[in-house]
Amino acid sequence: MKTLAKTNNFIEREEKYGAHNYHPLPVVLNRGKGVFVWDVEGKKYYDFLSAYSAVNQGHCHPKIIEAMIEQAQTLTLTSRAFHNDKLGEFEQYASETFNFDKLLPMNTGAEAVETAIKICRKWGYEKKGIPENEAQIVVCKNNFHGRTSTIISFSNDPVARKNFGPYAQGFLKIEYNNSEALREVLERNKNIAGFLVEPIQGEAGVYVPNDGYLKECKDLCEKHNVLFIADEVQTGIARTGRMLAVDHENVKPDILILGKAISGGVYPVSAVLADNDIMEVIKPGSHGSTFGGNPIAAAVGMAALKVVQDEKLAENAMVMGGLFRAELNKFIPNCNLVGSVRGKGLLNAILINDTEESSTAWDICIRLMENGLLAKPTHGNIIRFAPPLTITKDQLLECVAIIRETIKSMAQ
Ligand code: IF1
Repeated sequence: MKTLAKTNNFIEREEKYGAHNYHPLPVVLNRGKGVFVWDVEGKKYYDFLSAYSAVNQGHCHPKIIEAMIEQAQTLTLTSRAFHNDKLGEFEQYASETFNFDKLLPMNTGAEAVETAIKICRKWGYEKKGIPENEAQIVVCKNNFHGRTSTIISFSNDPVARKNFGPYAQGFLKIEYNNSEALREVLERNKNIAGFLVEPIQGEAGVYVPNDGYLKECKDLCEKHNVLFIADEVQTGIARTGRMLAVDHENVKPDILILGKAISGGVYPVSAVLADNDIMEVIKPGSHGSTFGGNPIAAAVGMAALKVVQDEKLAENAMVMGGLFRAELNKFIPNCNLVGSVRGKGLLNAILINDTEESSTAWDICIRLMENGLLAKPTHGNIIRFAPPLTITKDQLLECVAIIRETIKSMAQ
């Protein structure tokens, strides 16, 4: 695909000086506002990825940016060697928002997942009485929880895992969306400390489990004294039409992992929440992070959460997501290129009728880009659609038209 000179210069420089750990669409963005982003050629796009659901509040939300600028001009980082006047306020606000006793602040989603794994194991030894170094954590096949050496140790994505060994131990893998598989593994193993699960498997291709799956798993965890750990880094913060994806089943996790949109995509903020009987296993010196809980993160986190509530973004995601799937289902049955649309709230994906190895999904995303909408395939033949949750009905219908006309033009 031919790219324009200015765009090409930016891409070539990245190609020359940057590690090749991504294969981005051939577009160079230089501005974002709400549901829109612009490239260096001045072309405007609808952003249907939202930086992998980190920009739920829309690009450069004025209230979040204002909080960041205000704090950045005042106090940016103290480390946790000293207190600061923003952290406690954020911890209280977020803990009360999600109904937990305490919050442990980190920076990236993977760091929060690692933190949850450490808390779970420590609880297993000190509260459940699992023999030291024998703790197991159950995970699901086709999971995505981040890119650290421990986390990719329990991934089954060969590209994310190959040649990064030796791999961490202490993880048992079961089928996703199969509570029977969880029951069996819990009955067979006595040293299980936790069950780590995405309420919807994002990277795997927006796999929405059957209604009741999360509740069945939580009940099994309770029965076997195992911690239910929900990774809501991608599904949380109103993305699926509720504040948390587990809220659809009224399930309260024992450990909640948040990231991405907890900061509105403005600053790296992540968090692990739990009640006192679990969080108290963490003592001074047993975990930490230079930037974890810094004043900017705290100020931005509070502003970002407040925007979600003030602007009723979960409600909007629920309504707009339902409209999106309904509108796509009006033409998908008559289109040989697309198999189906699936998702919850404004986390959706379409399944392309072609092999994982084919370039069809990529080709569709290139054509969507030419038509003013940015989206990217997850695995091979699945295209994820996740716009900012501030999208209006008119904007959504315009995007449905872009998607419909683009796919129809390629199906012929
Ligand atoms: C990439 C997608 C992937 C996540 C869940 C933890 C993390 C993520 C459920 C780690 C991160 C990002 C990472 C990015 C692509 C994107 C992603 F599903 F969101 F699209 F890969 F699966 N738990 N997801 O989704 O958070 O450390 O990145 O802050 O690595 O390519 P992080």
